[in-house]
Parts: sequence; structure tokens; C-alpha cells
Amino acid sequence: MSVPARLAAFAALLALTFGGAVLVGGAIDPTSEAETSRGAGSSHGAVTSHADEEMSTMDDHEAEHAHDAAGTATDAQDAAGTATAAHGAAGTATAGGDAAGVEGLAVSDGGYTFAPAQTFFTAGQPSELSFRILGPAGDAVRAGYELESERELHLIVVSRDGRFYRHLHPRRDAAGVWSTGLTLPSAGVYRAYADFQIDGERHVLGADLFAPGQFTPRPLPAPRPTASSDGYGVALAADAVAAGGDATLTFRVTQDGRPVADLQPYLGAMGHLVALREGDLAYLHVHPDETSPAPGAIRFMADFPSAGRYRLFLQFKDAAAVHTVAYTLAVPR
Ligand SMILES: [Cu+2]
Repeated sequence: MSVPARLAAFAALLALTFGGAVLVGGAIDPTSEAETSRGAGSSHGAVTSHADEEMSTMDDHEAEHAHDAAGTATDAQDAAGTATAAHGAAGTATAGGDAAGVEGLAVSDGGYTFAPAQTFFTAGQPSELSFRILGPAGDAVRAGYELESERELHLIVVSRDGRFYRHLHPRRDAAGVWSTGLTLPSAGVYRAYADFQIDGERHVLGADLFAPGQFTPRPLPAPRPTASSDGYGVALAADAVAAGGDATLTFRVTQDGRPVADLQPYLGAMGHLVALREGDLAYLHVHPDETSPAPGAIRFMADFPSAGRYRLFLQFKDAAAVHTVAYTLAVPR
């Protein structure tokens, strides 16, 4: 996208952000949304493609608001000026540290676009999320997905406060439309990640989903090395955890204090781990260690790109059921 087009897209984003906030309600501060967009401009894809997402879901009512906001040309112009500065900074950041291996911050990247059919949901109501993955030519990808952890595509949905987590496997139809049941439990903003691989390259694209209403985010729990779910206790031993280093995360699953020696494979490994960075919910690369270090133990290698806190979601299978435990992990400098 050319620079003028990008600026126009950013201005449109601001217009939509301010306009759309009226619909979302007073719970979400439109000013801070705009700040977030600007700050998250560490890749300009995040800014421009966000606008695309808004466009695709914009109905007539929203369009009206957008038009009103866009009418204040001076504001838009000023905002565009800011966008230029953000773009400059983003260029530097990309050149310096894109190798950090975070993903999921952009709705469109590497030629592929995550295109949800709808991004607004009613809190607590069972709904259907459908989406397409658009390829470099702009049409839905219908073939060529490569199995990754036994599936063509993994869909992760997390609340923006890092408290709610869902790992789903949507079905794909012949037209390349993926769909899955989804219930957003309470009002708020959610991040959906589509994790898939094509031509040997993995893509994790992210889009925001909304459930209008009174949003009461909760802080992340303080870091603790143990978690429990469904009667299982899971202890986390984190070795060599530091910003920019290769950390080893070993989870030991116990039941009544004894190791669960016969964990069942889940998605081709002994467990599945998703690690998200606090602040931007950047999606990290983690790799399961194929060899279990001990009965009931599951090991992953993770590369934490920066100091700070991360939210870890571990899933494992036992007694024919998948169990999920979550951790807050502090990564020192
Ligand atoms: Cu999956």
C-alpha cells in the first residue's frame, strides 16, 4: 500500500474508531482505543489492516458515523501527521526486532488476511463465527493448508484481559469459509487468532471481536508456579527464562499428588501451549519438546521476546478429555 493510501486508511480508522465507539457504548474509551492503534503500529500492517477489518463489518449505521467523523477534515489531517511519525518509528522497530518471533498482532501479513464475517457478538449467547483466509490475490484460500499439530487451522480466542481462553477447530467448506460455534462469555473485547501453515510458512493472524456491554476487565493473577483444573494439579518449572533467551518450560501434571503417567497425545504432542504477552497479546512461538522428560511431564521451548509478563495456556489430554490450565509468568530482563 502506498504511503498516501496508508495515511488515508489510518484517517479512516480514526474516523471509524471514534464513530464506532458510539455504538460500542461508554464502556470503551475511544481515545484510548486510538492511542492503542497508534502504539500498536509496530507493524504498519496492524494499522492499515485494522481499518480493513472495520470496513468489512461496517453497516449503514456505522457508515453514517464514520462520515460525520471524517467531516472534521482538520482532525483527520492532524491524525495523519501523527500516523507518519508512527510509521517512521514502526519502520525502525521492524528492521531492528521483527525476528523476536511475535505474531498475531496483524490481521493481514505475509500476503494473507484474516477476514471474519462478523466481529460483533452478544455476550453469553451461543453464536457462530465464520471467516475466510484471503490469499495474496484477495480471494478465499480453499486449498493448500498444511497440517500443523494435526489440523489445517487452529483458532484461539482470548479476552483482552487474558482471562478467557478458547482453542477451537473450525470446519472449512468448499468455498473456503471456516466456521465454528463460539460463545463470548461476557461483554468485552476479544482477540481471535487464526494459526495456519501454507507453503511451509506458518501464519498467525489476529482480529478483534466485540461483545458490547459493560466491560469489567480483571488484572492478570500474580505469577504462581502451580495451577489446577478438573482435579489436576499442574506445576510449572521455568528454566532459563529471560528476555530474548530460549526458555524451557516443563509442566508436571499430577492427580491426587501423583504424576499422571499415561497422558494421551493431544494434537500430535503431549500438550498444547499458547503464550501471549501482556499488553498487546502478542502470540509467541513455542515448540513442544517431542520427548517427555518424565511421566506426566510436558516440555516446551519458548523464546520470550521481551521482559514483562506473559499469560500461558496449557492444554493436555487425560481420560479422553482435554483440560486447560493458565499461568502468569514474569520474564526478567
Ligand atoms: Cu488447535
